[in-house]
This record gives sequence, structure tokens and C-alpha cells, in this order.
Amino acid sequence: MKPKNQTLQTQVVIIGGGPAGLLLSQILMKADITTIVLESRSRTYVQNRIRAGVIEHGSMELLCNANVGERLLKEGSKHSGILISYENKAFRINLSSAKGKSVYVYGQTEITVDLYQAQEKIGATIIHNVKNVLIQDINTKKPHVKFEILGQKYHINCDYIAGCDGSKGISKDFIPKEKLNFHHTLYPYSWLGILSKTKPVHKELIYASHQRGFALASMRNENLSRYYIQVSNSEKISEWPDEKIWNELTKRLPTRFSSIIETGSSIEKSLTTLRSIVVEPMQWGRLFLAGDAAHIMPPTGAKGLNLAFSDVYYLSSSLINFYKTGSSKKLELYSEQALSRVWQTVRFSHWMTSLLHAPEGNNTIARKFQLLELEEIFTSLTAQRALAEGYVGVQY
Ligand code: FAS
Ligand code: PHB
Repeated sequence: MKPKNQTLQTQVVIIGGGPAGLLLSQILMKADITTIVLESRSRTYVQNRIRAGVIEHGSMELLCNANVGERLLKEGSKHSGILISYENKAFRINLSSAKGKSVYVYGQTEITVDLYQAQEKIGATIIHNVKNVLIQDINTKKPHVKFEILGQKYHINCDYIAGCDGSKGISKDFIPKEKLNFHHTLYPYSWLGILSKTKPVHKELIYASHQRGFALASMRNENLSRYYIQVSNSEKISEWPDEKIWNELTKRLPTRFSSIIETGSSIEKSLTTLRSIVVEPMQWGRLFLAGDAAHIMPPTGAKGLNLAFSDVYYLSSSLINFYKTGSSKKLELYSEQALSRVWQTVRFSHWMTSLLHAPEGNNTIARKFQLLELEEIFTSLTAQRALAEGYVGVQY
């Protein structure tokens, strides 16, 4: 949709129409705060991206409060446990032992579809295929955002800007380089993911640690399975035909699962290098970062999307408080508040990744330490509870 006028006015400009940007727009609009969402891709492209699959209880509540949770509750499946396996043993982590109680398995693609439908219903302004987004006067009371569509220039006057443009976005570039702390670590492995119209191998997720490499058995519904295997960073998708993936997967899962796994053609394949990035601060002047724009981490702990939603919870509450009271006190604390949960979550993702992924270069001592730690968790309910607490997500 191309805007009618070249100069627009709104209270909050949201850069990025992914889950973070759309949920922020939905919550703000429900509080009678006007937004404009700028998205560089088409709606079809955004809605078809296959990514996360596990939704924390807190994220479910946030979506429900924003009138976006109905289909999740109806079609998503509530999980109160996950399996951890190593070599040929498997044990269950009872998620109900944690405060957050459970998680929901429901694809991020479905959430994005639900968010777009809810935004359409509420009359949101979402402008797709934007180019050359520019944030100006970020440290004044009247910042503005410029962008182009097919060479036509537009200008939005606003009060605040939310940078929800993901890990490859531009928002963080408007924080002065000398003020920005860009924390980054690259893991020595990637995830090769496939989606297949096959029956999931188990009713709960299986996180398999194996000397050949990590494997994850997940699902989207009872006829759609999602699997991942750890591969080196030099792999190419073209080198992984379906048969090779299934062979590797069956070697890494315990026999009681690999002996019954239903294989079939993949309908999607992806390769994701594992890295952790945290940008500090998450705000500068009238700009606030939320979601992957501020942080990414290995998907081992199923956190990326859920952490984006907790940022949105803190940012939307602070913006609503400002428009209700005129005080920007809460807004000034956003970065500190959000970063506290970000660091806890990035650390948990790092711990789960290091525990479950085969160490690089056949490091037998590191593998021995992993097996000892897995044995400790297997035999200790306290250790299992700690893993459950991290997995269901720290309270907002
Ligand atoms: P997103 O990246 O989803 O959305 C940002 C949006 O901003 C995009 O639509 C982009 O087109 C747009 N944009 C970028 N630059 C722009 C610009 N200059 N102007 C306007 N718009 C711009 N998380 C999990 O919890 N579990 C998983 O299994 C998992 N798997 C993943 C697999 C992959 C390949 C990737 C990349 C991520 C995965 N994640 C996973 C993390 C993922 O789900 C993110 O956490 C989630 O998409 C975060 O949402 P957003 O912050 O909205 O960022
Ligand atoms: C997924 O189903 O895509 C998924 C589930 C759990 C994870 C990562 C990805 O930790």
C-alpha cells in the first residue's frame, strides 16, 4: 500500500513488520496509540518465513491479551515436558516443575499470519517494500523517519521510533558508534533444518546430544515434523539431500526413536549459523530497539522469538505509561529492564548449546565433560528443575 501523502504523522513509527514489530503495533493500537509499521519486504514474504516453533507461557499470555492468541490456543499443542537424550539414553524434563509451567508448540509463521490478520482488523498502517529508511533528529522531541517506495520519498513526523528490524536491520546503526556495545560470539557449528509432511517421531521435543553432533526432533502438528541437525559452518544445503539428512538424524537419535521415525521428502530446508549478539544500549534518544534488532542467540533454548516478545512487553508498557501519564520515567529504564532478561536468556541459550552440541574437532575431553554434566542432570531433580525454569522462560 503506497501512502497517499508524502508527509505522514503518527505517535510511534515501527521499523520492521516481523513478529516484534507487529505485536508492538497491535498492543499500542489497542491502547489508542497510533503507529505506522515500515516493512522492507512483502507481506507474503514475511508470512512465509519458517523459523521458531516453541512459544513460552508468557508469550502466549501476551498474544492472548493482544487478541492474537485464539488460534494458538486452538491449534497449538501445550507441552509440559521435553526429552534430553545422550548416546542411547533419554530422560524427560518435567516443565510443570517450573514456575512458567509449560510451553506451546505453534509455528512462528502461524503467529505472523495471526498478527497480520489482527492488525488488518484493527486498521493498522503497515507499509511494505520500503527502502532507504532513515531516522533523523533522534535526540529531539520531534524525531522523524524518511523512507522510499519505488523512488518516491516519504517523511513521517512522530514521537518515538521502535527498531524491530531484525539482526540485519538498520535501526541499531543510528546509535552513535562510540556509545554502542556490540557483543558477538560465533559458534563453530550451524543448524541444518528440514520441514517434512511426516508424523513426528515423538509427542514431545527430543534434544539429542551425540558424539556425531546434536539433533532436535520437533514438530508443527501431528502431520508436520521439524528436524534440525548440527553441521559444520562450511556446509552447503546442496550437499545435504534428504536421504543424507535422515541417515544422520537416525544415527543421532536413541534407537527407540530412530527405529520408528517416519521419513519423507522435505518441503523446506534451511541452514542457520549459530551466533549470539547483544546490542547495548537498547535505546538512544527517541529510538528503542526490540527483538532480533537488539539480540540473537542459538535457537537451542527456543528463545529468539520469545525474547522478542518480552522486549515488546516492556517497551509497550513503557510507551503506554508515557501516553497515559506524560512521564517518560519508565521509558528511560527500558534498556536496563529489557537487557536484564536478555542476558539471562542469552546465557541460558549458550549453556544449552554448549551442553548438547558435539565439541569442535573431536575434543574428547570436552565431550567427556558434556557426558558427565548430562549424567548429573539425569540423576538430579534439582538440576532438571533448573533446566525447566530456563526453558519455560524467566518471568517478565
Ligand atoms: P525478524 O527478523 O523476524 O523481523 C524483522 C523484520 O524487519 C523483517 O520482516 C525484515 O524484513 C524487516 N526489516 C529488516 N530491515 C528493515 C529495514 N531497513 N526497513 C524495514 N524493515 C526491515 N527463534 C526461536 O525461538 N526458535 C527457533 O527455532 C528459531 N529459528 C530461527 C531460524 C532462523 C533461520 C532465523 C533467522 C531465526 C530463528 N529464530 C528462532 C529466531 C527468530 O524466530 C527471531 O527471534 C524472530 O524472528 C524475532 O522477530 P523480530 O525481532 O520481529 O525479527
Ligand atoms: C522448532 O520447532 O523450530 C524449534 C523448537 C525448539 C527449538 C528450536 C526450534 O529449541
